[in-house]
Amino acid sequence: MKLKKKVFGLGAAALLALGLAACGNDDKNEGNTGSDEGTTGGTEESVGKSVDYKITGIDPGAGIMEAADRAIEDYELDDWTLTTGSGAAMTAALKKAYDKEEPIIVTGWTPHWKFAEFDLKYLEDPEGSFGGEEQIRTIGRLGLEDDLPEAHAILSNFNWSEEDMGEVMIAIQNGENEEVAAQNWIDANEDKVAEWTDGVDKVEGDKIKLAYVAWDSEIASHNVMKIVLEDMGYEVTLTQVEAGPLWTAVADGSADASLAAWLPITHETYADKFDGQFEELGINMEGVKIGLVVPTYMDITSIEDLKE
Ligand code: PBE
Repeated sequence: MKLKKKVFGLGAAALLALGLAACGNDDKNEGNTGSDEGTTGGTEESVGKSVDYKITGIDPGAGIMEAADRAIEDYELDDWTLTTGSGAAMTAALKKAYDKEEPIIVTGWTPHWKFAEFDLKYLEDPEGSFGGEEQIRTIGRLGLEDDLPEAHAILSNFNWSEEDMGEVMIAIQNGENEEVAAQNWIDANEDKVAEWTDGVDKVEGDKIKLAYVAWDSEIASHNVMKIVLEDMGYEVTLTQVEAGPLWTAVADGSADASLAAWLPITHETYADKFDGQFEELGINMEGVKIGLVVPTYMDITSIEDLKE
């Protein structure tokens, strides 16, 4: 597939100016050196070249990183590298590129505030490297139901929508303290919280430990659940870890539960590895998604376009 001519890094006005300057020329020359870019011909810059053949990733343990590696294989993107960092570093790089209207390709997921902040699109994934529709599920350690039955019930009942999570995430992104953002959401959504705690008795200071990864989506959910459990009498510890240690902690019982299991694909490797060593407590969100994400000003639509 041929990429359309695109001058990255220039705003619409600059593009127009370039177009006018080039007026009268009958070819595609846009005023650069005119060097031939290999097989793409002419002066078209391949999308790979425009981003240094780099996909901006996040923390290495994230399931989306495994999926992105799979995509590099599936689409034979031999020259490409997937950089590692963190969710925060990825959004910082995205913002930097976006502000200058420069090309960038990131590992992205929904729900995430970046879609509210920037005009972004998922690249189509005809090979299915990133799976299809995902769910976020709640997982608990074995024995949780016997030891902390009230928490087990609440965690099993927990489910909310992309919009709900979005409200918390965007508030945090806008500078609100995480706990305050979670508390504000709870105050505005008492009916939803009441459904999670319906018929559950309060406890008196029982301890519970939730493990999460510092992904914006999970920061939001765990801060909400922390307050919900505290309001029911629990003493809650939130432990922030990487994805691998999170699954290990639930499997070996050093964490009681996590709301951060993205399945069936994203965390499949972890779920398989620890099969039988954790309990699935239920789906806490439907219709979530992972993939490669680019600003809409980039003139590509599919991961296949990266092969050019
Ligand atoms: N994420 C957000 C995680 C799950 C939640 C998509 C970055 C991951 O890839 O493992």
